[in-house]
Amino acid sequence: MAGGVIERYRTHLSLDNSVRAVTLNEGDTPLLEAPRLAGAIGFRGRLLLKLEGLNPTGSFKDRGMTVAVSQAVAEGSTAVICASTGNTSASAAAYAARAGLDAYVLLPRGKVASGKLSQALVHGAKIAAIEGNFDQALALVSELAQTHPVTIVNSINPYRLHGQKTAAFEVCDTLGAAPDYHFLPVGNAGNITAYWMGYREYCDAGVIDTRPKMMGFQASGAAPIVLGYLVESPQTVATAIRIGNPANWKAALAARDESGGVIDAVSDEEILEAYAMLASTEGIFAEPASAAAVAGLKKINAANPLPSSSIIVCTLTGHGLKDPSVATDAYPEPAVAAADINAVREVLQL
Ligand code: AN7
Repeated sequence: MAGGVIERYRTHLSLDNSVRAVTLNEGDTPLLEAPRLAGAIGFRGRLLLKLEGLNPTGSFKDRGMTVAVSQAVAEGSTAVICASTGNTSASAAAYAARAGLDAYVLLPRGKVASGKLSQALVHGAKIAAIEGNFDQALALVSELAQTHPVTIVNSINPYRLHGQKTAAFEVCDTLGAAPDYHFLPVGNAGNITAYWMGYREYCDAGVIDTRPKMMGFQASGAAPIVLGYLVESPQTVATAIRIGNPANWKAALAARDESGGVIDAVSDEEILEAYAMLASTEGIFAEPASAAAVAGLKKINAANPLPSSSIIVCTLTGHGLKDPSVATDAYPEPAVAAADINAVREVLQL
């Protein structure tokens, strides 16, 4: 279907009718059956992957950004600002360019994947590489926005969450029902909050009869919600979720508790195993943070096998090409062969 999430779900988005959509035709992403991955994990039910890496800038952030930037333009704003582990800044920079706004982004220096940084650069964002982590950058953004005429487009902006909840609508519209479980990674905890809002609203509107259990996963080196306290120096290979003080912490706990779900942690080793498993069993290249959700499913199912009657949706939040060095670092360099058929045969053992 043409158009983006505002065109498709406008009546659910708390936007005034006069707000014009700034869109790159985000959303309407595939919900892909994943039987081979389910088999590899040992889950006997139906597993579907929501491929959010196929959004225009390669992550789920575009759903929220179209709504936040459209509203910012309608309010007469001329600039947006965000702190980011990478994907928010890529999306903000792209949608700001589309709208003719300035974009200011604060990034944790040296901890943003190359694909994401390249996006902020090419879309013309003004970038500050902060000698600190995401949490420090977000605190600075909040401070700057008090004294400068800039609109914050982090998920503390409520329009972001309204946009992101459209992914839950799409899942239900495609399945004709809610899934039994929804697995996703958790960083700043905006997405789990937004999905839960979407499922709640669809249930209240009578579109679906049941709501899924929300199953969120943090990286074990950056797991404040699981630990119950702020993590000052979060560390993980999944740089997207390298966050120690999530802005939507309380709302994520509410999503967990109201849905009867779980927020748990997975190690970097488990994340990288799931990352490789997704790529080799289904042909899906997702970034490490996204693989945390798959690692979480494997962990939960191993501890206590989920019923074979269950329908599980797992959101893959960002594309693997965002962070190619994780892959190139994990595998040996390709063997070199002379441009000669025998040399090639030998290298390929063909
Ligand atoms: C691929 O870009 O926080 O729990 O600044 O990029 O809603 O924060 C990214 C987060 C999961 C976590 N997967 O989502 C940012 C940023 C990917 C992400 C998350 C992010 P939230």
